[in-house]
Amino acid sequence: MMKTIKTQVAIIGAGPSGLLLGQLLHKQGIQNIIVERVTGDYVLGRIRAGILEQGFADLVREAGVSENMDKFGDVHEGFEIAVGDERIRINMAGLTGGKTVVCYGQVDITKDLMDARAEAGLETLYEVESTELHDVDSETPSVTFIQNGEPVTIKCDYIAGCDGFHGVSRQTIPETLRTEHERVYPFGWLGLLSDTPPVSPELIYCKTPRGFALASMRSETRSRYYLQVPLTDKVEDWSDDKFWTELKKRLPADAASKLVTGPSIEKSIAPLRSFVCEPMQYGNLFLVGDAAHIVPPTGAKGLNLAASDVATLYKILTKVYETGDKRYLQQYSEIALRRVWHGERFSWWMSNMLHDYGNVQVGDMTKETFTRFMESELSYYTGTEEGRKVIAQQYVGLPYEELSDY
Ligand code: FAS
Ligand code: PHB
Repeated sequence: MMKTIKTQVAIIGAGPSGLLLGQLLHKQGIQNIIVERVTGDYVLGRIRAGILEQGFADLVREAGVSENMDKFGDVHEGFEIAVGDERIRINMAGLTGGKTVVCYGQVDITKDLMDARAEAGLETLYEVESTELHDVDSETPSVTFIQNGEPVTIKCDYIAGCDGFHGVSRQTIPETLRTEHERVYPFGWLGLLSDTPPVSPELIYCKTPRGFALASMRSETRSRYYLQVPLTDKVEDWSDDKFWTELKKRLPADAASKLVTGPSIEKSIAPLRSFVCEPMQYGNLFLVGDAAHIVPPTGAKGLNLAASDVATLYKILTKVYETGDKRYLQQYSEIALRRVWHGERFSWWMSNMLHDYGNVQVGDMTKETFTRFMESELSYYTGTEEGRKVIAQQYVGLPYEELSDY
């Protein structure tokens, strides 16, 4: 017997995009249900982003879920770019009229959103299988899936595809209507999480002849480090000792002298890609976050671009249910993509400037020529106040677009 559920908005995926959208819609009295492929614990086991733009932090406050973020998150007014032992500080607050970012882990914000959803008695169906979207280009879209062996149908007005890069939503847009832009980088990031004090109170992005490294953190007692590694490396190739030894060689000398090492809590390798699917909507299906776009983490934009998609879609759906005005629905993709492409370019640009391209031919030039161009680019943008201002404005996040008045 097919179980049928009715709601206004069906959300596919209980990652940060789906949970934040669900919470914001709920605050506007818009019914929603989330279906998720894995368990909540599995979602929380993914150690990913750590930097929240000002806009994201304000959205979390608007969602009423900011108590822990405001209590435990660390406001950062600047970060550093190190070229060898030379450390250049990007004074974000000073260069953007006071804008900052919050250092607060994706796991923490996801947990806060899960707890708020449970407290509000909102439904998240975990461990669903065979999720399929139907009739998304009609006025009666639906979602079917199997839960505990039982077939279930959700009948809804709209579907938000918050199901990440490997989800089902993007594939539901007919291939003939989708344009997918992609660049795969010839290296990956080996990340390590440890209960050791951070080597510096602010993030340090390190450009060295041995490759890129990043010193980040989750708190005053928990650090997050990354090393650029070849795509052929496996995490088992990297013992903790090997990681710490290499990190010390890539940190600027005065930071390396302060490095406290310890056992890894988590260690993983992530490939780097730039990816955008256009359009980000089809009928009454709206793609959000990683379902529509991916960035290399060099600009700390992945999670933050997901948040700006959420902000746009939530405002549009609120207009629909509050005033019946559906005119903005067709603008979602165009509005979201404007900000997505700015984040894509910044992440691509930072990745090109800060990583070592080894012996990889980069487009129509040799690695040496490309490296010279990028060295000049980096020295100009870090060596001038105007250049540092460009980096600062992008890093704190460009403003979210308001719905234009007709
Ligand atoms: P997510 O992928 O987080 O969530 C999608 C959810 O949908 C998942 O829980 C998945 O299980 C579920 N799902 C998938 N298919 C489904 C189906 N058929 N049915 C039901 N549910 C389904 N960003 C940064 O800003 N900084 C970083 O340092 C950073 N590091 C990263 C490291 C790695 C290894 C990865 C993969 C990403 C990283 N990111 C980083 C980007 C990352 O944080 C994403 O931007 C963020 O998770 C996006 O959130 P969602 O759009 O919710 O997608
Ligand atoms: C992190 O802390 O995980 C982090 C911070 C900044 C980045 C990427 C990752 O650009």
